Amino acid sequence: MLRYLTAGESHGKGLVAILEGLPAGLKLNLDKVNAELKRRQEGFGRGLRMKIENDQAEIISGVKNMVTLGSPLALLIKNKDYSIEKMHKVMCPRPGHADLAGLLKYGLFDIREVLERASARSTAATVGIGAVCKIFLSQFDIKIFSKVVSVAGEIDFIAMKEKISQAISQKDTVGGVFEVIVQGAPVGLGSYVQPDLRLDSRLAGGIMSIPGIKAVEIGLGFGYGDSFGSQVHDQIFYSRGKGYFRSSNNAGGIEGGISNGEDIILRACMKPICTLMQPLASVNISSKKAAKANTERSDTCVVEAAGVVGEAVCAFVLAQAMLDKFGNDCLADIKVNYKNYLKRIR
Ligand code: EPS
Repeated sequence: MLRYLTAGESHGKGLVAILEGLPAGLKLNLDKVNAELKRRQEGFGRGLRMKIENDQAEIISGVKNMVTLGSPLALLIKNKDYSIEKMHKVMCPRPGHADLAGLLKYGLFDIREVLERASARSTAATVGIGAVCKIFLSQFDIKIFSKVVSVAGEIDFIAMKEKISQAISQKDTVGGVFEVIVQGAPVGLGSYVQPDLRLDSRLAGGIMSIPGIKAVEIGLGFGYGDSFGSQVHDQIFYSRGKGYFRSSNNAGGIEGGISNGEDIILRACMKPICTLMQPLASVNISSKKAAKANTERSDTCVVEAAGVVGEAVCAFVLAQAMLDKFGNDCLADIKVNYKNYLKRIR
């Protein structure tokens, strides 16, 4: 089964990701991986760290001449800002981040030791993994995109930028909503037979694993709660040319935990970044006296970047579901299985 782990602190030597379960015979393209890493660093409102780092991945195992071997693939992304041992102690937790809960959980005495791993820096490794999974999915014409739906409640691009500029001038932050769209996924990925095999639960779990995400919905999502069934369930039709098709896609491409052949559509809400340059009330964990929360270099808005990370986690889940269904070992065998499956269901 396809699985991955990441490691690395925000200001440590670098980030490492291991992707196990990729089939042998997949030709990788490092330029495509690095292009995804660059996308993650972009977006109006990104912080100064993005001017320091130029994230590039090295693939240090699992390939020969950039073709996968079926063995674990390891990625390394070095940090230019490797300064963990020199950074100041953090004693006042930021409301909204892992600071206080992490300190108490791990019995630490310096919040720096929490935030280093809790930082959204870890998503660079996630995007590296997702980029490799996208290359695998492209073998089956499955493509994944994202777009910013809203920022601080604004849906117009100019209004979004104005809200971000307002946050910058007010030393505040903003969040928003992004949408991930998967095109080309076949019917039949995931299953209703067990909760953890449902494609929707795996995708939702992946999206919720991104730092800062506070809500996720599939298709019409919360809109289902306002409607009659007759208004929202996607009616089914059939023609010799198209096979089965639907007149709408409120289900967001998933029914009963299984992909139904329509575009898979998810939306997620990224909360405003927790590090505020006008800090909120907090407590000094040593003196227990009232204090202002820690401030340090950070972002104002990361909704666009979060969408790129959303694409990556969806790419991993879809690659995992494709391998579950069509085999894991050898790309050539998987392609034969996929072709036979499409012929049967057509
Ligand atoms: C980030 C790297 C971090 C933060 C930010 C995102 O780098 P640094 O702490 O050195 O500035 O800028 O992390 C957060 C906003 C957060 O809340 O964790 C990155 O690489 O995306």
